[in-house]
Amino acid sequence: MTLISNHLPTAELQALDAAHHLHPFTHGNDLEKKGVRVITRAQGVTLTDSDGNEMLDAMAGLWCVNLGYGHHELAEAAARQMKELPYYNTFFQTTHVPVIALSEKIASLTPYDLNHVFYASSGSEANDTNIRIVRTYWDQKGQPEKKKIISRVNAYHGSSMGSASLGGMHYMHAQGGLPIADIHHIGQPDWYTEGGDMDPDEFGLVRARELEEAILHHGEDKVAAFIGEPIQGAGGVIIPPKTYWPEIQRICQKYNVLLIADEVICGFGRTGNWFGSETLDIKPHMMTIAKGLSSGYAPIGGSLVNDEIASVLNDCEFSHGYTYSGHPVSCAVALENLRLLDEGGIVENASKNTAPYLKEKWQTMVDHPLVGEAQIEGLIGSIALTPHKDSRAAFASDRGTVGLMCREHCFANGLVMRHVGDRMVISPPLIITKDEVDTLIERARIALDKTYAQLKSEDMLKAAS
Ligand code: PXG
Repeated sequence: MTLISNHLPTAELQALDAAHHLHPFTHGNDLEKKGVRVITRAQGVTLTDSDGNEMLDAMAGLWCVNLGYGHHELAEAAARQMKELPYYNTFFQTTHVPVIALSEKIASLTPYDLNHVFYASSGSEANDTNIRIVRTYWDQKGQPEKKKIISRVNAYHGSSMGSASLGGMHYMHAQGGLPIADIHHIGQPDWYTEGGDMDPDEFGLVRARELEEAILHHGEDKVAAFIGEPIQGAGGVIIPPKTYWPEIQRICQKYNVLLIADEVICGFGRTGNWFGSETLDIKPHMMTIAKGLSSGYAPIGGSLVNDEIASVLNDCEFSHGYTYSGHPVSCAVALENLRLLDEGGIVENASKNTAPYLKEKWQTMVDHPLVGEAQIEGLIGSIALTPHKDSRAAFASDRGTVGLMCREHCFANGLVMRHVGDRMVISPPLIITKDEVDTLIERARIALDKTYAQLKSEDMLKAAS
């Protein structure tokens, strides 16, 4: 059989999936035993699986479906573009209308003078591009030795060799001999887990000053750039203390280090502004974009650079590019997505109406006996699960055991909420309504109650020593 229909019975789909499909970030044998969940349809914020179960998708897919599901305007934009010009490249002195229109639209939305886009098909590719851009930039400026990039422990910047090296996930580095050369990591601004007795503002400064120490250690003439997510997403939605980013900014400026804001999750309305850099008061020289750029309807990512970097790059032939850099169909879809987010008032409404409502409800979660803190900015938030609220203690069980348990209770109760270790995270579509926010909170509370009851009955409410 070559055509796989959604209408095959679930068990058959699961067997075929297990036989032929290798999943990202998944233990294949465990999944085969359990049986993969098959998603067949989606509309608004609701997913439907192959057995007809409905779930509220509080993760917007993988932090990307900002527009929500079921916008036929994007399907029509793709179909129109496929009929007119399904593919042409942007190499060798050619271009096409969708890539021109999208670049202008992005430049109109970005803050400061971030006016130039180099396209990729994903955030990972865009971050690989960033490594090459910053090294080429300093090379062009007569400083070829200035090529080290500083990132952070528990950062996520993608899965390719370069972007996983920028990331600070040790278990990813362990598979494949990463990081690649000249990438270094400093501590993350996670006050809840690592701040000890310091107050958050003091801790924010301490962690930011690790960047200064790293620059002094390696030498100003060797450090090309610093990269960070305004709010760490895959690391657990870590919202840094308010002292952190201004200090990072000061240090980058002082030592002539390019500042790259990885906006793959924070961009396109997620934090209440168009970009996380605006919410967190960062003035980056470069940004990585993907995900919300097309709301996940088509694969596209990009590296945004400011006027000065663009003019330096334009002084040479930058030997870099992908077959699908500026793919016309992805550009047409992204353009329609941005039109709806912008002219349709979706970002504005999420920021003015939904985000304050969600924040108020989300913060009530700290009343729950399992919740040590509840953080939220715009429509991205997290709660930390703990056996002991006052000390912010971790559980005695392996990290992630309780988070996974809670996630399973969410699924069983019609809610997709992801866990990162023992933190639960949300990032719902921006079109979520206040009624749907109520449903999200109600279901999350039920999942927390069930997790609490299970921990009690299995005698797992114990803190790590
Ligand atoms: N930067 C950031 C900040 C990301 O969150 C990437 C780059 C890479 O983008 P691509 O398009 O190559 O995946 C990401 C991706 C998770 C999860 O489980 C997070 C991401 C991807 C897959 C899973 O939280 N973020």
